[in-house]
Parts: sequence; structure tokens; C-alpha cells
Amino acid sequence: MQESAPSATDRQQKLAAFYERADPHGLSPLWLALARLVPAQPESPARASIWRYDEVRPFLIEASSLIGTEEAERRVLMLENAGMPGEAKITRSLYAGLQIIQPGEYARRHRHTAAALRFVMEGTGGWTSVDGERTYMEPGDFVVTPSWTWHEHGNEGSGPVVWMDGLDVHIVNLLDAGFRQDQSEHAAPAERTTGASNSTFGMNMLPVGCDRNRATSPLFNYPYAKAREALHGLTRDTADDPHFGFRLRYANPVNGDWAIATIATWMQLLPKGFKTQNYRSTDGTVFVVAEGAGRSIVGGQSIDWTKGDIFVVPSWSMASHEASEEAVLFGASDRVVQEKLGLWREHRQIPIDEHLAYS
Ligand code: GTQ
Repeated sequence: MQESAPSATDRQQKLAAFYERADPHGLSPLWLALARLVPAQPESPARASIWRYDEVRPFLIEASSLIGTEEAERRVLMLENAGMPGEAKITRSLYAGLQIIQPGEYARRHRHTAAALRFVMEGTGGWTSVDGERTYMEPGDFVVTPSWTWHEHGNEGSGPVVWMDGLDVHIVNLLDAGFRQDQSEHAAPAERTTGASNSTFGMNMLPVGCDRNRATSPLFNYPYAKAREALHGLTRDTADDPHFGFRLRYANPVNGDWAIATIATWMQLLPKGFKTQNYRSTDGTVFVVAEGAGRSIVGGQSIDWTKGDIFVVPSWSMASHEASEEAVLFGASDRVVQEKLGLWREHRQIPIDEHLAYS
């Protein structure tokens, strides 16, 4: 007699037993994972979120009274996206935190392969150094700490200094390429004059024969006063972009690339009353409100913001922004990495050839 075909429950039982036997061999069935592994479009676990500066600041002040920079090394409250609790991530790929340094405090020198950006929120007299050169920071300044450069921070002012740190550490760790060193075990870098990198690289001149392949900008402080002036200049002679208002990116002067090899950074100005068209892109983005106030609609959710607030637009979430008063927004994302890998995509409500692309 012929054997009958196995019943459906029979087959389910056999499959379950098969999975169990395959597992200890490091074998797992793709057919159960395929849709999640290869989504039809990005499905970021990050949520649209906001950290309001007036709510966050008291925690930074309290932290300053509970722990010193000596003990903490870096006194930072990390900005953790609620969609990825415990992962020290503000977007899927980026780390962000708020660092506070009180007058007279010092955060000791170290270096790591992760690169950092600083965006200054509050205070004057704060400084950071990169390989022995100091820069003093003002609110709105964008400051770069390139990969594997010695850096330390201090505050010679009379009030607290607060900045947002953004690091590519999760990208570095994804690749298992993370190293760090503490200064105590190594020779100190040679001291260099404050302003040296700006006088060499920030005057529209370059050392003859300078290496144009430098992955990260040799300029490490991009002052807010200059960014503002550049954006206001644009408003006088250029049509606005319907998706961005007026927008300029921070550039590496040796080759015109983004300022940091792994984190794209830009600044955008929305005139009072301006409302952007819907837009989405694959780079989950951190926005810091440098000036002004307004509202964003992110994935259908309304988020009011004002100066000092930090908000997140996750990858592929549709977003529009409206300024109730003239607003300047700092933006940071992993766009530069995605571009280098040929992955970056955007979706504009109005196709790009229908308007001037100063964006
Ligand atoms: O200032 O060197 O927020 O090493 C996290 C890790 C800041 C820093 C952070 C760091 C730093």
C-alpha cells in the first residue's frame, strides 16, 4: 500500500523539530526572517521625539552638584531614543548627549576612533582642544573632534557651559573598529597656538600640496556668527527651497566633502511664517534649534519647538517644519555614510527639477 502524504500538523511538527535540531549547529531558517531582515522600505525603531531644553537643563545642573568631571571623565546625560531604550542611541546610527562643564572644571584628555561633533547650547568661556590646539566656543558653534585625535575640555567662563555631543560610535562599533586610549599612558601632543587651524585652512587658502584625502575637516570650529551670516546672505539673493527654506552644509575645505567623514552636518534658516513641503529621506536626523521657534509634523505627530530644543526625525518619516518666528536649525545625520555606500534616498513632495536646488 502507498503511504499517504504527511498531514499539515505532521509537517509543522517535523519543521519544529528540524528548527530545534538545526539551532545548535548555528543554522536558522531564512524563510521565517526574510520579511523582517529585508524590509520593503525602512522600518526604523527610532521614534519622533523631542528633548526640551528648559526641562533637561535642571537635570544637567543637578548632575553637576552630584558628580565632578574628574570622576565622570565626561559629565554627559545621554539622549536616548524611547524606541531603543538602553542602547545609547538618538537615531538608529547616532549617539547624542548633553555635556556640562562648570567654571574651572576640566575633562581630561583621551582619544578614540569614534569621531565627535559638539554643538554649543549655552555659555561662554568653554574650550575644547584637538591634538594640542584649543578653541573657545560660543553658543551655536559647531565643533569637530576627528577620529583618533586627543581631546580635552574646560571652562574658563563664569557660568555653566553646555553642548550637545554627537558621535559616530555606533557605526564604529557595528564594524568592531573601536579603540580608545587615556592620556596617562602616552606622551602629550605638542601644544599649538589657539586659532592655528583657522589661519591655515579657514581663509580660502590651503597649504600647497596639502593632502586632499583627509577624511575629516582640518577646521574644527565653525562659528555660529559665520553660519548665520552665510544663511542670511542666501536669503537676499536666492530663492528659498520649498523643502528646506535656506540650507547650507558644513564643508571640509580641502575637498568640499562633508566636514566629518561619518556625520553629515548642516544649518538651515526658515523665515518667519515659512512652512516646508513634506519631505523624507533615509537618514534619521537630529535637529537642534539654534534660534527661533516653530512646529514640525513628523510621521503625523506634531512637535512644538523653541530655542535649545533637540528633536529627531527618524529615517523615512515624512516631515514638514513651520517657523512661527525666524528659525535656525542645526541638522546632523548619517547621510554622508549612506552617500558613500550608494544607499541614500530622498522623497520630495515637489520633484527637484521643478525648483531651484540650493538645498
Ligand atoms: O567629550 O570625549 O558624549 O568620549 C561621549 C564620549 C563625549 C567626549 C561623549 C566621549 C565624549
